Amino acid sequence: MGKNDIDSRTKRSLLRTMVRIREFEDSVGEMHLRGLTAGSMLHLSVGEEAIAAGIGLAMQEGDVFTTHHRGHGIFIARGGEMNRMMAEIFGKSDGYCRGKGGSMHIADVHYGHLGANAIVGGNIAIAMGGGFTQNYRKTSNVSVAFFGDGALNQGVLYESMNMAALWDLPVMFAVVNNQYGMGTRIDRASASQEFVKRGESFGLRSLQVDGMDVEAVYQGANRLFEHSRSGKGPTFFICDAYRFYGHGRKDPSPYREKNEEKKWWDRDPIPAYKDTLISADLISDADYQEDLDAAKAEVADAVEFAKNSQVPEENDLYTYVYVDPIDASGTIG
Ligand SMILES: Cc1ncc(C[n+]2csc(CCOP(=O)(O)OP(=O)(O)O)c2C)c(N)n1
Ligand SMILES: [Mg+2]
Repeated sequence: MGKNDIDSRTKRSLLRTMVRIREFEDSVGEMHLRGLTAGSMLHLSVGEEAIAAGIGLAMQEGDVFTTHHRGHGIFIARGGEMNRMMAEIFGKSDGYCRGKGGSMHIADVHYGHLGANAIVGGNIAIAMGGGFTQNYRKTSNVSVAFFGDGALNQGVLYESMNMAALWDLPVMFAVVNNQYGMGTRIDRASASQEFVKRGESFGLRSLQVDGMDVEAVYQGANRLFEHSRSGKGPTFFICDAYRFYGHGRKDPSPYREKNEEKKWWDRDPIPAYKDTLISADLISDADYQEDLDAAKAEVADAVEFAKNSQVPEENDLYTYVYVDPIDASGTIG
């Protein structure tokens, strides 16, 4: 097996991770339509599973990351527990942030998740702090900022790229390019779509791949991580995909052509990859069914868990909002 070949266990994990994300997202979308989730918006990553699984599985223990507002799938790929995610999205006290963050602010430092962020581009500078820490502590870990094409024209991205390159920080700028920022198609928002050139102009190792092809994403991420882990600095990774639902679950996307949507649905990363693995005899139909059933059961448990969890108590309103400066450092900050 060559250095860049993917072993069959990893291939099945890539498929299983995509299936788990899809099941979670379909279910949480349904719960949203039934009025069971907190907040008026819910952003689903259906169609973007290959990016979450491909980069997520190429990451290692000790790596950290931040996400944009469409980050459920990314966290699932990094070990996020569905029970606590679902409870958080329901606004319940057993959620990751005790129900105070909701879908767009899930965080758990134990899994390296430094936080989802609802400000477009806002999570990028936070991931820079993660990269600075890895560098300062001389680890071989990386920090990944996951963000959408909407952040590609935000100043914070280029300030961050410049500093990351200047200081050789092990940061990956990972673009989940789903072609739209709310109702605006990428060619109506970006003066140029030669994004690789933008990264290269700062000296970042830059790569663009088909984000519907999970193996292309996984291999690309591995190559770029190798670059950063060996001390060669930051990378820029553009993965092209599509947002199968609207901006929010209830947005019917009147600004998109139906045949454009169909063209992308026809490239759904999950059935295509399943067929590839079955035809290559790497998994059987029964293996796939087993993984699908397990994912459905995991999601059903998460929904029950979230339904049974309590809403936060009123007297908890101000707890866990600020870090206590004395507890955090041992000295008064
Ligand atoms: C700084 C800022 N400007 C505008 C918004 C409103 N807004 C929320 S999501 C979004 C579109 C983001 O598009 P993209 O980054 O491509 O992510 P996607 O929703 O496609 O995953 C906008 C404009 C915001 N949250 N933050
Ligand atoms: Mg987008």
